Amino acid sequence: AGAYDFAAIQAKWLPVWDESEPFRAGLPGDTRPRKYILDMFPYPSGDLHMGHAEAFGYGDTVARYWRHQGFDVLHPVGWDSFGLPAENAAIKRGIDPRGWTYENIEQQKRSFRQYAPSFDWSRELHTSDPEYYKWNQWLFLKLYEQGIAYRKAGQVNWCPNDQTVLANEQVIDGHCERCGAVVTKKALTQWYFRVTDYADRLLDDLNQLEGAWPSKVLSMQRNWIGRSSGADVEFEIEGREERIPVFTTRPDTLFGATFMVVAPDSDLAAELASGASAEVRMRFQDYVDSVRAESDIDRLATDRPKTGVFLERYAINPVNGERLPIWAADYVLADYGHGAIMAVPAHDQRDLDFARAFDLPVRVVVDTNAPVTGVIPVIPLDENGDPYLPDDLVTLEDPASTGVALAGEGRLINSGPLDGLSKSNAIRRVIEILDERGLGRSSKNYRLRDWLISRQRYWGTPIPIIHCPDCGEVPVPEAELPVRLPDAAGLDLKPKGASPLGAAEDWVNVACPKCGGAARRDSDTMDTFVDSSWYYLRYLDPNSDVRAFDPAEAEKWAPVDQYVGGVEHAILHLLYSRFITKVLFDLGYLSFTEPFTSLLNQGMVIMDGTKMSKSKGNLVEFASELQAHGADALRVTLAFAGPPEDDIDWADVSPVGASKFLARAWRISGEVTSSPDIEWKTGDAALRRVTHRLLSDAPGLVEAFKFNVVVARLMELVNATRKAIDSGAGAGDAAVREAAEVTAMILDLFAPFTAEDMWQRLGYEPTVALVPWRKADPALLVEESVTAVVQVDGKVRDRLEVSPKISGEELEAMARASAAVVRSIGEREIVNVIVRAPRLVNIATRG
Ligand code: ANZ
Ligand code: ZN
Repeated sequence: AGAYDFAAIQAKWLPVWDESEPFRAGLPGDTRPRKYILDMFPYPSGDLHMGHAEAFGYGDTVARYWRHQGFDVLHPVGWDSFGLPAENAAIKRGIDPRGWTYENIEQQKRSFRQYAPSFDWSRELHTSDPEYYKWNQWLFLKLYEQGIAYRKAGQVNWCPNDQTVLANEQVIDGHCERCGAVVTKKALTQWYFRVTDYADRLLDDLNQLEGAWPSKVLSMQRNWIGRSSGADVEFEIEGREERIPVFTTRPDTLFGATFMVVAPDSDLAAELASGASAEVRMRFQDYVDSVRAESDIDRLATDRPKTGVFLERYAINPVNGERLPIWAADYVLADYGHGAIMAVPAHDQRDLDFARAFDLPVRVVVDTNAPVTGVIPVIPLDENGDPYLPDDLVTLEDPASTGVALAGEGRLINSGPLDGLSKSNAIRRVIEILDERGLGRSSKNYRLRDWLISRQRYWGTPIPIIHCPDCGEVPVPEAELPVRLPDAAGLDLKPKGASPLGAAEDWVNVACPKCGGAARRDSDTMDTFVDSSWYYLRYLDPNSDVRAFDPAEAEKWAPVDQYVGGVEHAILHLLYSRFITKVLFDLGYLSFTEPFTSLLNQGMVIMDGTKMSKSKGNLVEFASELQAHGADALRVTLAFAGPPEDDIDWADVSPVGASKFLARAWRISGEVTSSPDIEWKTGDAALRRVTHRLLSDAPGLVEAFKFNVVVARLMELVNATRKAIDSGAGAGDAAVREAAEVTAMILDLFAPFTAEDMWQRLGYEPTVALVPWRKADPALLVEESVTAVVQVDGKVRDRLEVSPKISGEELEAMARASAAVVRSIGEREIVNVIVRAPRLVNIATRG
């Protein structure tokens, strides 16, 4: 038998599994119910790292668990293999991004094989294969037909380092998500997907995921969509034909508006400024130039000094006719709401800061000291029928002098017809008033912007559009897909603000599909989030060259039952997948609207309390850990480290300890002397109880992602088995065999190689991964019982088997219900009952 040798065990079983392919899903004739378990696919930027080991370890535990529960489990893998890192690496080394990418994929595949997640390898995909990206192009054309993909000119986020546009989502605190450079703005015509049309559904459908997705992710999605409700209020502008709408969440404060602010970088500001004096026009122009260099985050920050230019124009407040000076100031953004606001300095901090900086009036219109809940006092009316407000109601500090805006709830004052109303009633009332006069209406606004998908880079999916001088935008006919990427050889991939594809003359110059005239291909490529927005569907029918995915297969497998991946994808990737899923639903390809039924975010693997990195010198390399401890010990270590959502500090864990545990379990399988057909029932009852309690508890624990508890319970079982062998029942006892078999079956969730080897040593054929979950014997789950004696007038009348934890009340009730007791009491009256749980009940009678 020898010693436990993980390397030998791995080398022994890998070829066996390669041969038998036990994890192929959806084979013809398979009638098992189905589960779809998916890990976020890796980006091939090098070898796998510890984060992959963790996430794929957890995902595999879930996949293996459902297989033991009798499900046909689909657990595929592929590569998210387009994108900037490959292109940047290629530029740095003067090589082809394709070669770099596919070499890394091969490396990651080799590591995956050693790590042995139970993948169905027949479904492997790479998004950079034309067989895949052809369907990105198909998807684009579907969206184009629907008007969901469209082109528009606008100010876009621009990374001056990567020389490419970035989606809002890729700008983190004003910096490029990829390279950290400060993001600037640039005017470009770009392709967008109309995700804002889906804002309400993307928000409302999150309710379906409550409890099944981490609440943190749900709130990140909600904040990203950022729906706010309020009103559009229209203001007349002196000397201008059309009124200007503003969006406000506080229309109740309309009587407190004392000035108006427009975004300096908006068309409106430019128009208003054009009528001003020469001096103001110049100041305004300088101001716009400085504002364009600022990030939105900075502009919205509350703690910056306020700057702005008075445009020498006035708006008219629609409810009281007051003249409001119009300013341009950077704290108002051009692309939110209408790019203009009514400023209410008494109740909005930024407006107050601005008013104090430029000496503008401040008027309190909400008494934030007035009661807003509980019994609301009836407001007496004065002789004009207006609410009469006692002086003592207004005990407010003046924001103009304190510098603190009164943002809280309260009751309206100084607001004519709104006086005395609570905030929500005042909002309702003022909207009614505005509505009647056609000067406003209730409205909603979203932080979400349309998804900018054009990238001026090489290593991505070409956009399947041809620009013809006569016909305009012409979609590439579906039969001509894929539009293949031209060879990188001979192209200068260095970022220069225009796509490198534009210089591939043979590729870019084509005949217009409509008129046959000379035309040019769109030379941008798609954001790689397009690739990952629907890849979960491609796995269902990965080799089809006639369709992106098979709706019938989607009906069978999708949505994904369990999705596993990092919280860094909490916003972008998940939002886009949810969006595309809804679009495909609307097009009739899918019958569901949410792609991922349940989501698990694993924590990070850190070292000594900090993130690992090469530069810090605290990097734990997956490859060397795998080499040193083997796949099983690594996986057990990650599972045992704590709840999967928590970060794992590699300094606190012990792969050596995990190895010792595996060796202990494995040795037992070699010591069992009984044969597989032995009767379980004859075995040692104490050990059997430990085994069956684990069989009974593990499903709930796994389904709640308490993998660490399952591992701890397996350790307990292995210890109990050891004790039974050494100092109790002996290696030939049926309970020892039973415990060893159950250990192997459950260990398969975490240590598939060791489990398979144990299974063989116990006398079975592979593969333990397909063994149905053993049913726990309910008789072995009840706790040990004690005997309670029931006396009637001092004579023992019954003995009851009860739990040692039974309550006095319960025991008394059982005693009174006993047939023997009832018979012996007969017609007599009970005068006293003494209960000493769990051992004794004494009933005294009379008559
Ligand atoms: C008057 C007012 C009074 C406001 C008050 C707030 C408090 P959210 O919740 O983020 O949607 N706003 C509107 N458009 C803006 C823009 N383009 N740039 C900067 N700020 C803008 O915020 C909506 C509020 O933000 C609006 O309600 C408006 O200020 C401001 F006591 O209007 B409010
Ligand atoms: Zn044409």
